[in-house]
Amino acid sequence: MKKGVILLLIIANVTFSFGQDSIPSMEKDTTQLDEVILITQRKLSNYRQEKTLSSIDDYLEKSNRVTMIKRGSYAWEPSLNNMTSERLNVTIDGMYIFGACTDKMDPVTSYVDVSNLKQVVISSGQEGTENGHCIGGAIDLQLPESKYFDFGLKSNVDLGYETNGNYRIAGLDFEYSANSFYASIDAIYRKSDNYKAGGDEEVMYSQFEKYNISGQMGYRLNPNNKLDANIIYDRAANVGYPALPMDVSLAEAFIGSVAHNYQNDSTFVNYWETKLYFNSITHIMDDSQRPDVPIRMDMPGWSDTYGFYSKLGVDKGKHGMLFNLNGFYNRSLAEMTMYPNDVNQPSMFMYTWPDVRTFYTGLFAKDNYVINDNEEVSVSMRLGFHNNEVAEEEGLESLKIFYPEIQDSKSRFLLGLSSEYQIEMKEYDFTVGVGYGERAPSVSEGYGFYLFNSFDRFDYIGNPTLSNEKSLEVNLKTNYYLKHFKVGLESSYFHVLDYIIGEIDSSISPMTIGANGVKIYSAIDHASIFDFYLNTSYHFAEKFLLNASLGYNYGKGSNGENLPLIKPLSYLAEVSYSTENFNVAMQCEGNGNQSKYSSYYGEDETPAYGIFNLNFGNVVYLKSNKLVLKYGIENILDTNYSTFADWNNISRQGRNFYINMSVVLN
Ligand SMILES: [Cu+2]
Repeated sequence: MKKGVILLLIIANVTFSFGQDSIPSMEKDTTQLDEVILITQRKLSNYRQEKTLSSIDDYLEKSNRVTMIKRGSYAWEPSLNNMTSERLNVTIDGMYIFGACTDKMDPVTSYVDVSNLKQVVISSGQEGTENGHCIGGAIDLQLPESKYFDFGLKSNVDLGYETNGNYRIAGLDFEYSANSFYASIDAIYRKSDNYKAGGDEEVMYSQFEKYNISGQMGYRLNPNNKLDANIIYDRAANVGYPALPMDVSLAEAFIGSVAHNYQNDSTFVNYWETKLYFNSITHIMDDSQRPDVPIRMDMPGWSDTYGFYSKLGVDKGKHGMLFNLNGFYNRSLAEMTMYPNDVNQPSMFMYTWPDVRTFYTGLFAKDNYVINDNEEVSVSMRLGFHNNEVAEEEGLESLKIFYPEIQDSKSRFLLGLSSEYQIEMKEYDFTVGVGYGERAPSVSEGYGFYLFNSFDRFDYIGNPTLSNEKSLEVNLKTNYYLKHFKVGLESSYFHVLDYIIGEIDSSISPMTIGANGVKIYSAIDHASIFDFYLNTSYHFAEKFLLNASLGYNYGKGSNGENLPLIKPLSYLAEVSYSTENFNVAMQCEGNGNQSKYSSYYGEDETPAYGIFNLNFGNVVYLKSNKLVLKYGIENILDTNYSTFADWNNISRQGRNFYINMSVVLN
């Protein structure tokens, strides 16, 4: 392990102790701007993590740069640096996986649960190209590694209850560890009724039910070679989306992988991991629960992905190198059938994603050079080949109405470059980075056919002739430490060329009844996105900690219009008291008025809000067993509010009492 390589933990200013059931990551940390969110299930977490059994979505929302876009109480869509899924690279332990919904009801993050993961690594901008191309950054949801500690059988029981929505959580898992064999199996179940917004206002169609089962098996051939197999089955049913005109009757994922891992500190190659994987998603959208709709619709979607990666680490003198060769093949298909209320009218069928096959393969290389004990510099590059093919003839013919010239296949090359410099001293640290990146249009942007967007109420048509979107970025991050006081700044600026966004085409009529018109995905010359965060913390009277952060974001297109979904001024303040077996924290968080909203892209102005939360945690030991208890109140004042990230201004949860309990049985 190189020295000077640090993980900038979100809890950077809090000493973190690894529990006995976890081990420090054995993989090399190769990036420095990453933010690592540890999934602290069954541990007493300190900073901004009020519930041990919260969803992945809740965990992600603790990051400064991440905002969750909400269409209901389930399956929130992550946005990083004010950019959403098509500009991000969201992977599960380096594996590609794509949602099967044309309306973004099923982000990748909705197909895993806290019980599946060890940690989430959030990389900003071109720092996130290890697994693929992106503009805004990457979110990698990392699975735990097999443990060869010979501890025998261990089990855990998790139970949770929340008053708002009558939300129930139950989980159970077993782990078995021998010297050269490891196996684990876990299951978690969540069910919630409609939640209530502030003022006891029931939010209709906000219920959900989901369960997730996962299994892992590891075998150690010898001290240097290990084999691993991992499967996750996730199934959500009866999921309401109050902000959308439709709900989901089924969202199902099967995720599987096998991997070989080689590790040896005394050879030229220190680390070599190769993984083969497969995942399959089924998404069934329907409006059968809604009392009156202008027309009944069925909209199923499927997404299957096959892929591999082979990752190699080399340490040579002051150089630390990482190579990652990867590839995937994805098949995305979505249909829409409309049943007119007049039974004499024929039903109408079309392909909203015309069986689009995406093939990608690329190579990532990074060199990290240690200048001296305090300074490091790194360069990285990703070069890839990307191809889209439309396999459904009928879908291709439909697109040819708008683009007569197109072929069924389109190939492109993609490039990502980044470099950064880091200095770490006793009283301060400073990192500056620059990057250039490209991305291909998403399946919806390239090939979507009459996709209704309930936000601006336009039907969207994809554009197979779009060029790559390109981004130039600079970012910096610095922290100053003064005794018990810390102040940090982080900021990035993205100059995005050929920025892809829907533009109105008044010559085409919409398909959806009541839509405002049709938008075609096109590119504006450029867009600027800027974010800035100020983080401070102050440790006083030994066990007290005060945290505060302030964020500012900005986004504008070359057409002079504000970009949509740009976060307004935001703040968070927290005071906490912690001892080894108890903690309590009071939080205040809010946003300023959304003055720079984008009426051009269908937004309205969201007023300022602020809410208060209070949470407690206890750890109790009974012989060799451990009980972790978290409980508290969210939105204490029962404020009725929505944020800029709430689709169609859907109100968030009002007051909520919760309790999470985990028992670790040894
Ligand atoms: Cu959907």
